[in-house]
Amino acid sequence: MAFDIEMIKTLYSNFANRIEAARKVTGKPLSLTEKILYAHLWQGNATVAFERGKDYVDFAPDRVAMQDATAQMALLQFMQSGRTKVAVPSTVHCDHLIQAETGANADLAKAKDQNKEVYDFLASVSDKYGIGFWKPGAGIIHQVVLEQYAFPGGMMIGTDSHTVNAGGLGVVAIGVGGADACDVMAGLPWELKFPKLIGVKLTGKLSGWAASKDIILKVAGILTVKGGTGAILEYFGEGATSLSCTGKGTICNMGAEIGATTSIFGYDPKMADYLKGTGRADVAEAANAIATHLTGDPEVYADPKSYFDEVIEINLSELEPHINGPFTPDLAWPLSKFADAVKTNGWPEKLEVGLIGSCTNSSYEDITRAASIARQATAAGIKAKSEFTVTPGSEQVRYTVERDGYLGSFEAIGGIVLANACGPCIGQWARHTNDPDKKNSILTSYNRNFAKRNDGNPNTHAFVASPEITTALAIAGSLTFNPMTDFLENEKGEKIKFTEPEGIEMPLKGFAVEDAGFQAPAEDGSAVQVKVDPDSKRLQLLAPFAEWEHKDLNGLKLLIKAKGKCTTDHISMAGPWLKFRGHLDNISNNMLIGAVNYFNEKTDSVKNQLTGEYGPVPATQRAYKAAGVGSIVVGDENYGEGSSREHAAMEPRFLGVRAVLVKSFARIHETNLKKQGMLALTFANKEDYDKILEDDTIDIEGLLAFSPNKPLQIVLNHADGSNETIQVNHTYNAQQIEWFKAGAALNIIRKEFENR
Ligand code: MIC
Ligand code: SF4
Repeated sequence: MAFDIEMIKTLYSNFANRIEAARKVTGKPLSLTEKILYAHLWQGNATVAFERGKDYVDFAPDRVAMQDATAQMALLQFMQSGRTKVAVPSTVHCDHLIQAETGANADLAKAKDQNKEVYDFLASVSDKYGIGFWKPGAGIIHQVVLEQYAFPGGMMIGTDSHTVNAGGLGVVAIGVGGADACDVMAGLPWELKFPKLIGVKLTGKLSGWAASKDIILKVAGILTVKGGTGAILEYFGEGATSLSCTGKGTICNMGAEIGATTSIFGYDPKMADYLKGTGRADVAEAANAIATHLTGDPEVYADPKSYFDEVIEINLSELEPHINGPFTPDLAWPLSKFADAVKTNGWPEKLEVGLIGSCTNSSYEDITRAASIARQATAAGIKAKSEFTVTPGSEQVRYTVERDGYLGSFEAIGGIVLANACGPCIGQWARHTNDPDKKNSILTSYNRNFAKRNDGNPNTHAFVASPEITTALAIAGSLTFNPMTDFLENEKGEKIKFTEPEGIEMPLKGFAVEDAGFQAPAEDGSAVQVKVDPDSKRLQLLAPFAEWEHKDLNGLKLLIKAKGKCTTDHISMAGPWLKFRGHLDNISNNMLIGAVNYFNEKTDSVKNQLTGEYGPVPATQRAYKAAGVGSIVVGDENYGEGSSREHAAMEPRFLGVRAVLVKSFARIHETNLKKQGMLALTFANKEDYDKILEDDTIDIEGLLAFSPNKPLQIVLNHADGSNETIQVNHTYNAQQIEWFKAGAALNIIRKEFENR
């Protein structure tokens, strides 16, 4: 199935040499992360040692994966590159556009109808350019990648922040914007700042209610949503090898929530089992032959402090289940403290909905463990008090767990099985409620829980936990229920206490599937037509952005000074807006509508400096654009955290914002801004954020001498006639400065092609 064992073998045959070369230049034993990175250098063997957190390095990833919501923009860009076929194996996965409403079959049928234009576009572009196409219903990108494509020692990029999930199978898998994917598909190197390395040593062994999910929930509490920025987390130790491969995937998946570039585990027998179980015994065999290269050197793990930039140690034998939230994934509560936290903070105690599954937690093991709890309830004659939904990660998992009777166990307690898709996780959820603003609580086994994410309601308190904890609490219908200590009562008045969940890592009868939902591309796609209706509301061909005008940017208006958390969901909301992901003009109408205006504490209400009136952010920016006035967006810490969606960078670019100035950026978003020809700047002095006033007109100076490591100046012209100059930093290297000058990275690729 478009799976190239020969490519893997070729890569593996070069591994030893490449790692030896890296050891020579670094003069040190190597972590697994370094081995894989050095083995994927763009021009072959290492000739210099790279400085972590500093040097930009060109890599040659083995593979690209795109999900439907981001693939549209990635492929619209690729179509402009002038190439006839993708240069590396690539796939598209239709998972984000299916809305959860009544259940799998009906929801899927409706999605196919409503999104027909987009699915047809993606299918035909894939066919034309040699890209594997996973149809709607086939599953969630990261689960499908883990089952089909991930292999130990590989390097892949994907247009989704949870691409990192594949680290569970030993891949350096990194989430990127579509423009990055476009480069790699066009046969160009992929650039990344050589990451810092955080070692996570796992000792002991999980038991009872504690699951892999709890490891990452705990790590998120330690590192916070910013703590992984610029770093790769490498897990090792006896605790690491004791975890199932899919459990490792869960941990790596949620590394996105701490801003980590990616996370990884070394190759071990659990990975070999998973490869064999998913029909890839040949990959396991090839990996076994070079197993020592597919894990860190023993010296590194014996003395991690000397090799990693930071080391965290967690004893799995002592780990408690965790519940994180609300509103941020790093607010970590050990289960024993959670009920008190709910009461003290006045969070709604009633649990309205429990949702399990998603790309984070829908493995066979997850489903069987959660089902073991559901079965206990059924045996005691208890149904779930909360609404309860299950989203399988792939058709292969769904088919297998249905065959083995597990889906039935959820239905028996009143659960609904949703389509193999993102659904409520990305706000594709027609939630059954008569009050859309109601203060309420939900608990998911997903990964993100930013305000409004799941159902658009700012008052929904979303918490994140393992599937088994989510199931237990959904049965109890209460957030304050602790399944380890508390009792439930059935209709006969009998008191019931759950016994510990039990699961099976891999199906005893093996995985099975009737139609996995894959469509291979045409051998020669030159005759395939890609149609985009010029009147379409959902797809729009891209026009190139204008180049820089070779002068400083003067007279910019402050569009918004965003206060506090400003994730990509605040900048370009998903949910109802997902349908416009292929139409830049239409989706731009959601630009920054979720960001809080510092000056009036409101969302989607900013002052139009030309009229003095307050209005929605997109309309205000369109007014500036119409008047030919540039603008600037100011933000707080970790601006752009969360998703890889480049719409959060393309919308401001398209509407005429020239710069984004913040205290700090999330990695993917910063790169996305650079790629689209924007200025991504940070305050040299974070307190200068306070100097930005609502009526400021702003000049950016120093652009004629724009060069790496050289700060720029910003002049704040206040309304009272005074002005002050502040210094701002940037991380542009020479190449990235060229992107800015050209108006976007894609303009350079296009020109190179035209000049050929
Ligand atoms: C998400 O989990 O936020 C998404 C939706 O999968 C995004 C991608 C997108 O916005 O399309 C991500 O994580 O990158
Ligand atoms: Fe889909 Fe949610 Fe996973 Fe993103 S995090 S890929 S929306 S299931």
